[in-house]
Amino acid sequence: SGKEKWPVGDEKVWKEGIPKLTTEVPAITKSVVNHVHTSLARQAYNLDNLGAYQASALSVRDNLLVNWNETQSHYSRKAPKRAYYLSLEFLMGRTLDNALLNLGLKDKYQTGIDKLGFNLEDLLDEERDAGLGNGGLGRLAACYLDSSASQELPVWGYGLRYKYGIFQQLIAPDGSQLEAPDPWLEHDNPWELPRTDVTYPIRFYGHAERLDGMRAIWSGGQEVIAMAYDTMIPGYETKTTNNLRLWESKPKRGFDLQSFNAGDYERAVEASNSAEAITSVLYPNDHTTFGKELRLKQQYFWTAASLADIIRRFKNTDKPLSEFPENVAIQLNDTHPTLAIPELMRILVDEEDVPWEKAWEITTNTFFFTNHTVLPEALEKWPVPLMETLLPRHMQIIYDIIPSASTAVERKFPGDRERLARMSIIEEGFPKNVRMANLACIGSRKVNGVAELHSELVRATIMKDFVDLYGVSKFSNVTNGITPRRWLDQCNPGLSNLISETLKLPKAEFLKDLTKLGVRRVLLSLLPRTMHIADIVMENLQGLLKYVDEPAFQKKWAAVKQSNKERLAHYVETTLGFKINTRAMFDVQIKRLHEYKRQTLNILGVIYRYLTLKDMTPEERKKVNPKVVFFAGKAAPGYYIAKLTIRLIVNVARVINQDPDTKELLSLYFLPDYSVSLAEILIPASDISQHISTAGTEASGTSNMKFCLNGGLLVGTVDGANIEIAEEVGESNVFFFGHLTPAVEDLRYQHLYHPVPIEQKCPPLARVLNEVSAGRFGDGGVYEPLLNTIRQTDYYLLTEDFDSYIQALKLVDEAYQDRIEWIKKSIRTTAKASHRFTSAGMGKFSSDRAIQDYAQEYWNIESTKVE
Ligand code: B1H
Repeated sequence: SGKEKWPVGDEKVWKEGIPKLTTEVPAITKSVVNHVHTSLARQAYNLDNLGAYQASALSVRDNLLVNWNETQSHYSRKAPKRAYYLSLEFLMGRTLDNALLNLGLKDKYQTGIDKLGFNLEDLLDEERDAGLGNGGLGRLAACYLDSSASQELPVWGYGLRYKYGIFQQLIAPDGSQLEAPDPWLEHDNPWELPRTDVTYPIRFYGHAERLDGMRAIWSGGQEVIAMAYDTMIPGYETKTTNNLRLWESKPKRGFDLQSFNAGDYERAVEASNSAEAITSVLYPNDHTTFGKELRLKQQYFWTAASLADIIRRFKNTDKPLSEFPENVAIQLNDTHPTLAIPELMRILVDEEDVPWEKAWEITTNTFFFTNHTVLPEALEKWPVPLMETLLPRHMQIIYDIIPSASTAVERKFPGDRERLARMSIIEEGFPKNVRMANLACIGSRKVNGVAELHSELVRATIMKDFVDLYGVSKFSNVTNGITPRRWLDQCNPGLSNLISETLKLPKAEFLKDLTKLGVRRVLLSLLPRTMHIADIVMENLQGLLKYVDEPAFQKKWAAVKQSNKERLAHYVETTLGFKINTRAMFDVQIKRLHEYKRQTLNILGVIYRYLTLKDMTPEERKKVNPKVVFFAGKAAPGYYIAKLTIRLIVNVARVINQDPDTKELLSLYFLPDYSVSLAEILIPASDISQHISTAGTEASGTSNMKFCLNGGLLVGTVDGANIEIAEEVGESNVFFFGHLTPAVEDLRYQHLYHPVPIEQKCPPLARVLNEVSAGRFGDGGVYEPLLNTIRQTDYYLLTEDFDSYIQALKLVDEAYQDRIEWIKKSIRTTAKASHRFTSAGMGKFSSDRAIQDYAQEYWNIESTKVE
């Protein structure tokens, strides 16, 4: 575009100074030592693992920056259409290992660091997780950034740089959860680039004065500064290195000078503190809205800064604003960034003088909205009085959007006032509320859910009226995905090496295209549909399935799983001091604690198993397969029932693990402080994992995909992505149980209006609850509120699913008895065992596929190669 200018001076001198990649061992060690001396001001004799990690990270960062700079100037020059992923959460985990693998420099750095007298694996462990997210929604955003860069797509992420990420979880002596802050920035963060030159003023409060027509002037109130921090997002085996831009809030001027001069120091720092508070902490409640003013401030601060930045970048292309949607696509990750819609309207109408109708056309062609849950308590609403105070101009704009939206409804459904009330952006009541999902839907080009069933539920429930109005084509599905780089190669190098050796396929081939683990989809799609010869062709195709029956391969496969189990056991022993039987079946449930995810069903099932073992004779017990059950996950600090579930798990563990009758056959661990890094140890070690939400409640789930990719089988309900996973890997590799979604509503109605006592409905469960009440696992009274949720309304239908759950676990036990058959199931799960030979197997669940869907069907952006 000719926008790139050289400063006065000698262009050649400049070009000669531009750094290049450091890829050979001597240059790598030199760069690490250089950072020890200059960046850290330390030397060999006083360098510990942390220092060595920091110097190595800075050296890797230099490499990332070479690619990052080239990528960004490539984008400026080519000015392709770009997409922006707006997410309040990016659950990145650690960076160093991922950066080394994506750069293809892990071996070289390993050798170099070895020469310097350190061990790379130890250094990797020094890094703190970037825990800027609660769970699946935030981790999905992180996987999508990895896939965008790996596929050379011009995509940036925008989020907040929280000073404190997701809280650290501790377990108190009585077994309950304690929360401590997560000071992840305590030591310098080598992965971020502070951009003191990229700042925007952000206004709050004040008043909006209408001008002629639709315009207004918003003035007064408070201003704070948004400052950018950039994080490099390297693609796998490509130069493309994208950007994640996180905003920090700062006071406009150090502090209030007037008060300072008047000697009122406290008042002077108050304003500065309140500005800094905006990005101080990640809200730890997933799936509930609390209506806190500071959270709304976070949302506006972040969307306003991001939009200002996006528009400034767009203006650099010298294109007219009318072409904005042809150059920019913005994905709204849930309703959290919905204020971007009225904010873009405000900028266009008030600041850029674009007529209202035109501005609305631009806006509704720019945004795309992803819904992640249909749980009613998660649907965001903001009180109108709060909005009017904090964002007076945006509230006006929302009121101005309503008439044309209502007219459309009125025209299609004349006189249907109830429909109109349901669809309105404003919910009537005291106070009135702004319904963010309605605003996000009305202001976006497309709306999507995150798995087939969930998208169907979105269309049938929360968005039903909008489907009637706009037609169904606005509402579609993009099934979630995971990045195979982190969730296969990085967390399970043993397995990715084995696959590579066996298939005689360089890792890069399948890490860039996961469908290669299974059947080559491309080849098959060339064949006529009706073919029986497809079977013959399959024979000749590469893929792991070919090796399923080879004993030598089975042995290697089992050995990889075994060593991953030992790695986990080692972690538990060194952190918690427990010794674990690694010959036992490892059964894992790791996710946020929530009633709908039913960790309670799992722990009650464990108690049932314990009681059953106790009832057996020693002879009978000899036939039982030993099992170790792992739980991990955080509960929102204010979620009483979820916290009580943790307490129950911990205290059941204390009793069971010490019972000499059973401890060899059943043990149970709650691993504190679940994180991305802990998931990377747990997932490859799992034989079976649990995904047991009440049907229709888990939008997708993404750990289910991670377990399968690593050869772990699932026990699960017919919910979320479990369904699509079973379609790909074959139903014989997923242990399904429980009622189906259409039954759930009726069952709840029955519970409410025709309750049957639990003793009658489900005697085994009644027995379990009574044992807990009676104090078998410590003070029974403590758990009454939790047990009563089941005895009374049982909203999540544990009494309905308990029997079939126990039955499914029995099938798991039986299947595990035949170890060879189990290993084959494991191989097939990774490879895909579908009889549907046109399917892509686990390749479907690569975030590369998901991002391609977004790029093609939503954003209309293309890959662009950085030369
Ligand atoms: C998911 C959330 C979520 N759905 C509100 N909704 C939050 C809602 O802080 N908040 O206000 C935070 C998170 N998270 C999860 O998204 C779904 O439960 C999973 O099923 C899904 O796999 C994941 C990614 O789509």
